[in-house]
Amino acid sequence: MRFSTDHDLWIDLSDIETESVWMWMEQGELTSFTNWMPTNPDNWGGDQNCASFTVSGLWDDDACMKPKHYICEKSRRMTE
Ligand SMILES: [Ca+2]
Ligand SMILES: [Ca+2]
Repeated sequence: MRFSTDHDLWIDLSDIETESVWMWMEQGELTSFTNWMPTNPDNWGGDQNCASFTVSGLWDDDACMKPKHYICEKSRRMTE
């Protein structure tokens, strides 16, 4: 599936608990799949602890207080 956006979007991934240990809110520690932009995550300015899905389709760590749209996970409702 291909997804694109004209805004950077927050995803539920952060290293706010322990620097450089990236955790999904629901699933726990980030495992094999990553999609970071080159040179990221870079913790630029010492205050980038939340991951966003950028317009390029790649992830960037950014300051959590920045207002951005976000993506939520929703259960798929089965109909019969
Ligand atoms: Ca960080
Ligand atoms: Ca960054």
